[in-house]
Amino acid sequence: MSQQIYIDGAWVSREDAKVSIFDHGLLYGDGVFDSVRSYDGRLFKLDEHVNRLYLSAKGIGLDIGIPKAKFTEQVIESIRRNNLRDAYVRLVVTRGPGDLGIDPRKCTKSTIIILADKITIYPEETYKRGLRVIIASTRRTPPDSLNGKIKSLNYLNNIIAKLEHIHTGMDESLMLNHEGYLVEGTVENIFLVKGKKLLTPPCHIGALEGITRQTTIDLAPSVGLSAEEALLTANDLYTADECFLTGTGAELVPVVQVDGRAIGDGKPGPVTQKMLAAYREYTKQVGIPI
Ligand code: PXG
Repeated sequence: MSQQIYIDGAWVSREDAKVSIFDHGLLYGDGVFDSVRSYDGRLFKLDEHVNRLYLSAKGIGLDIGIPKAKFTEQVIESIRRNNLRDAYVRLVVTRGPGDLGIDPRKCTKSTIIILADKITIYPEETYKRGLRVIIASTRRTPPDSLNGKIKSLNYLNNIIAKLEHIHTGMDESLMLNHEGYLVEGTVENIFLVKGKKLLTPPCHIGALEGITRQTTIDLAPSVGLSAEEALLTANDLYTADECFLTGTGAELVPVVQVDGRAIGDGKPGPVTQKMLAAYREYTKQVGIPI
């Protein structure tokens, strides 16, 4: 059977999964999204992802139109219908169809899409080798323009930063905010390691409140590490013992080089490896069975 996708209350096949060209998600990027992952038939941090989606929607004054519990049920259903065990589920809510003006009042009904697919992850080789990154010249959107906590359908800021690392042949771009503080990668949060301490930028400077980020902070003490938020500069990164990025798809991925400088000894470090192992162990233990 072909892939089954939820659109506005109906399950349709991939070929029939279409939205209106008048949808403001397409015309203006007016909408929000989230991505949740399942590990061997268990949805990891499902409530956290659905909660974040609803908070993102609230942040842009968008009424999703169905209760959270109903949405959550449909996410679980998306994995069942597609017979997936290790899945990546994209949750999208747009302002819905309107007319050719930005006025959201013209959009009377949101569009809801739930798309479950197989997960594509970095090859294990990437975790052994680590990423080579640049600090992009494109700055992260200031939170007083578009708050980084809102996971909106506007990813152009991140995409423009991504073009920079693609152009230079590197693996990823890190972004600074307007004051020059390190914020995050294009689709991941960032951690620096100094001794037995994990340091990560506070979200109020422009970063997404990443669920993998929070899980990392929560798990750190169990492996003898402390984790705290700190304002970090490019120089803190250059002189860190280790660095890693966190995200639902990436989990914890080591960064070994930035702007041509080796971080630590230029190899994935022991703290990152210990933290990644703890994270992977944790993903096996928790989660809502499908
Ligand atoms: N920062 C940003 C800007 C993100 O978009 C994260 C951090 C990590 O958050 P989580 O909750 O996943 O730990 C994200 C993650 C993808 C993809 O294909 C992921 C994201 C956005 C777009 C694509 O994996 N968000």
